[in-house]
Amino acid sequence: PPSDDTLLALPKAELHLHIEGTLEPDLAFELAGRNGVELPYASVEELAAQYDFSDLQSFLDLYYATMAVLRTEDDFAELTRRYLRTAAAQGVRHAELFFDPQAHVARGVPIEAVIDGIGGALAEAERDLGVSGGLILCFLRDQPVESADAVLTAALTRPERLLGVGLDSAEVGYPPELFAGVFARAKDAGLHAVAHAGEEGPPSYIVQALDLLGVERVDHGIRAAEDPELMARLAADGIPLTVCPLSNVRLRTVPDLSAHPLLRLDAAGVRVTVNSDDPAYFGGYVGDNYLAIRDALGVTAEQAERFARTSIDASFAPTARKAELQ
Ligand code: ES4
Ligand code: ZN
Repeated sequence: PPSDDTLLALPKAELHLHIEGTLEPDLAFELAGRNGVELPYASVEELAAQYDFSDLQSFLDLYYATMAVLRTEDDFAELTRRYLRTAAAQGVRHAELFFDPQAHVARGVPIEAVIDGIGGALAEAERDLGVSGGLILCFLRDQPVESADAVLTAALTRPERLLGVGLDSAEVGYPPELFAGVFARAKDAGLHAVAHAGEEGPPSYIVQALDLLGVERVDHGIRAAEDPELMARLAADGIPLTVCPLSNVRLRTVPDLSAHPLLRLDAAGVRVTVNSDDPAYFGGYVGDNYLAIRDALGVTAEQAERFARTSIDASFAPTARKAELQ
């Protein structure tokens, strides 16, 4: 089997990473103190002890509550700096960061502080760490579409590091079709499109994301493994999946890692990438996900190299940058 060092050193792109999901308990308490925000937990240990989830919603409740400590441009910059440093140490050379502006604007944080904070740290990382990247604005699918429309309009005033739009938060009951209009407007503005689909939701949500949102990649997408016809379509059309193995275990989307459909999708010819989702909450960064699938699924060096190569290829990096990274 490939060594830890081999897996960590593979040049990778991280394509499924919620920057708010990189908020570690120690930074959460530091920012809470600095900003005068009260967390409902007495200590770092007590907060960390809450990280035992029964499903996606139980995680989202804690995720939205804890991000209340993020208030200023510098908070977002510090969060992003710490993530990029850790990711670079695990082989990440390009990172496309999801962010949830509706969750911040609703708390009175200006979207400019969010975008400039994350964007500033990305610019620094490009210079200091050799990590390139950009932002993917995610719409909260459990909020009204009017709210998604409003943040898109606001974000388009700062288009510099904005690569695309995505769709996240509670999935079941909020099908992609609800967001066809706002995705069409984003694409008309020249943005790429991705969406979470088939994490907890049925394979039909993956089909909707492709047909009605025109997504170029599917985030998670693991429930495609239940539908041979859909796997064949994803393979034929070269649609990459951004798979997050440790996330799926922690949110009980799969019973345990040894039952994860990653290799079945790969064997069906689907383009698979490996990512960390919300690493502060799910027990590891992207390299840790590679080590875990080696240990639980017997992923070989050849398979791991293919996943890493696919991640760079499936990224929205400029062609010249991709060539440099392969
Ligand atoms: C998320 Cl794991 C996951 N699924 C859907 N939405 C999310 N937002 C942050 N993490
Ligand atoms: Zn996600």
